[in-house]
Amino acid sequence: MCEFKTFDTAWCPGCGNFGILKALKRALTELGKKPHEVVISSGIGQAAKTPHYISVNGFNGLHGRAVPAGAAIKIANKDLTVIVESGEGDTYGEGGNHFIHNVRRNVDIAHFVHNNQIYGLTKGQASPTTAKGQKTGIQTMGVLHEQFNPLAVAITMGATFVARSFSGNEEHLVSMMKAAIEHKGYALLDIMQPCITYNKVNTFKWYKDRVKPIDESYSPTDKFEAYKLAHQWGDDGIPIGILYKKEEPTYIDKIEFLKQGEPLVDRKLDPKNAEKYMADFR
Ligand SMILES: Cc1ncc(C[n+]2csc(CCOP(=O)(O)OP(=O)(O)O)c2C)c(N)n1
Ligand code: SF4
Repeated sequence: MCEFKTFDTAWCPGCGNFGILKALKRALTELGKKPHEVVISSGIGQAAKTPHYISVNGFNGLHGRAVPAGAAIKIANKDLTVIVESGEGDTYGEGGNHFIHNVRRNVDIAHFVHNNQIYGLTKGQASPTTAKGQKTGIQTMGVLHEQFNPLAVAITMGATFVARSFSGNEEHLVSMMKAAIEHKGYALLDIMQPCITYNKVNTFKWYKDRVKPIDESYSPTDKFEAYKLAHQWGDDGIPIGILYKKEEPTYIDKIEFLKQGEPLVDRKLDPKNAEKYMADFR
């Protein structure tokens, strides 16, 4: 039988990435996916190494470019399950523009952001989600700038699925990953993840003491309620779960040529179809 395998990694023992990789393998297995049906697109960073460590198709591109590559893969081959896995630096810093505009386009990809609130691979510089005032090896006087709020930005831009989870709560993380993969449209799942080597503030215990599942009675349909939850942070508790969800046509649904027929990669190319356009240049 064809199964998902995971491999030895170069991550530090105890890194939160292990919980995410394990949950990913479980989520894909429980959804009945096969390795050849899945593609992971990533950029650069510790989180972005994920496709190297699991037996699915993978694309490892430039820093910040995991989303456009993932979107292009989905548009060209609509039958594939496309997942983007990248750090919060890669996603909200270097790739911030792509993040915002993919929300608007609603390309059907699940985006798992490993948010360790630090640049792990390059040894601990502040990332967009490092808290204001937090000291790092580079920001020795403390971070000067406001913390980026990815969930509030996604909700504001009209994202159709916005959720948060924690790498130390496997059951919760698996259920959020499954919901994000099954959602039709762009699904943002921001995952709290300790970097035990470079972030000595947001430790496993720091997250564990603060994350709290959103009340079961909460219905993720009201943008303004979702926006309030997106602003709960730190000692006030960090809500985990689906903050907001709605059904909207995806990028492919909005373009008849893509929606109807076979995936683009399977279509036969016939140069004669271009003749009428070439005539314009004669
Ligand atoms: C355009 C560009 N800028 C900067 C770098 C250097 N760089 C490589 S990884 C990285 C940080 C990665 O941090 P994050 O995305 O949060 O992932 P993590 O390593 O924490 O998982 C940086 C700044 C680069 N490779 N390319
Ligand atoms: S440096 Fe941090 S993010 Fe990178 S592998 Fe080690 S613990 Fe994980």
